[in-house]
Amino acid sequence: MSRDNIYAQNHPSLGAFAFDDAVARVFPDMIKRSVPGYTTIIPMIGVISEHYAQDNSQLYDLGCSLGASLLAMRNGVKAKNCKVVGIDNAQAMLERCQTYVDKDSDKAIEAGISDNVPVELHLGDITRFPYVDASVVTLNFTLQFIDPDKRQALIQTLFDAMLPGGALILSEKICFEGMEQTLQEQLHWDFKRANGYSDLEVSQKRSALENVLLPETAQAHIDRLKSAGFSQASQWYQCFNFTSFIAIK
Ligand code: GEK
Repeated sequence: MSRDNIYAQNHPSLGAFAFDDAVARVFPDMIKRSVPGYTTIIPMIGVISEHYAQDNSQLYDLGCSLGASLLAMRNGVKAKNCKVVGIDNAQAMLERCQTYVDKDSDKAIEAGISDNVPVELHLGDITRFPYVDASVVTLNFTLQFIDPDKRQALIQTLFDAMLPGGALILSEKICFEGMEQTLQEQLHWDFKRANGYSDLEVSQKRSALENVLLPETAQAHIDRLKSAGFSQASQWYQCFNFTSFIAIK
C-alpha cells in the first residue's frame, strides 16, 4: 500500500483538495490514517448489508472510491438476485476501483464461489443517478463533499428509490456545538499524529479541505433523514468527530 505523503512538504500555494491521481494512488493509506473508525465501519457495512439486502434488489455505494465499502457490501449480501452499484465522479478513483473489484471476483472464482454478486461501476455525479429498487444505500464519508444545498434533495431521491424496510448507511465527519468542537477536533488531530502525520501535514490537509469537506452536526443529519421520511434514524457508531448513521425506510 503506497504511503500518503502528499502534504509532507511545504506547499506555498496550496490548492483545494481533489480526488485526483495522486490521491487515488495513496487513498487506502490516507483514509485509514485520517479517519478514526474507518477500519471498524467498513466490515460493519458488510454486516448491515447482509441484514438489510432484499431478494431482487440493488445495493448502491455512493462515492465508492477504491471500493472498500462496495466490496464489504458485495461480500455481505446473502439475498438472491442482487446487484451492487458503485458511483463516483473521480475517474482516477473509479479506474482503480475496477481493478479491486476484478481481484475480488478472481478470488471468489478461485474459492469456487459461483454466485458472487455482480458489481456495476458508474463514473458520474451521485446527485444525478437514476436509483431504483434499493434495499441498501451507503454514503461512506461522501455526503460531506456535496453542496449542502443539494443534500436534502439527494437524501429524498434515495428515500423515494428505496424499498420498504431498506437501510441507508450514512458515515460523516461531524461538527459540534461549543467546547465539544474543540475537544473532538483536537482528538482527531492527535489520532492523525499518532498515525505518523506531522503537524505540517495535518495543518496543510486541513487548509486544503476547507470549503471542500463541509461537516454538519449529528442532529442536522438526523433531522434531514427524518424529514425525508425515514421511520428510524440513529447513530450506530462514533469515534471522535466521525460517525455513522443508519436510517430505515
Ligand atoms: C470508502 N466510500 O472507502 N458524485 C460522485 N462521487 C463523488 C461526488 C459526487 N458529486 N463528490 C465526491 N465524490 C469510500 C470513501 S471518499 C471519502 C469515500 C473521503 C466521491 C469522491 O470522488 C471520493 O471518491 C468519495 O466521494 C469520497 O468507503 O475521501 O473522505
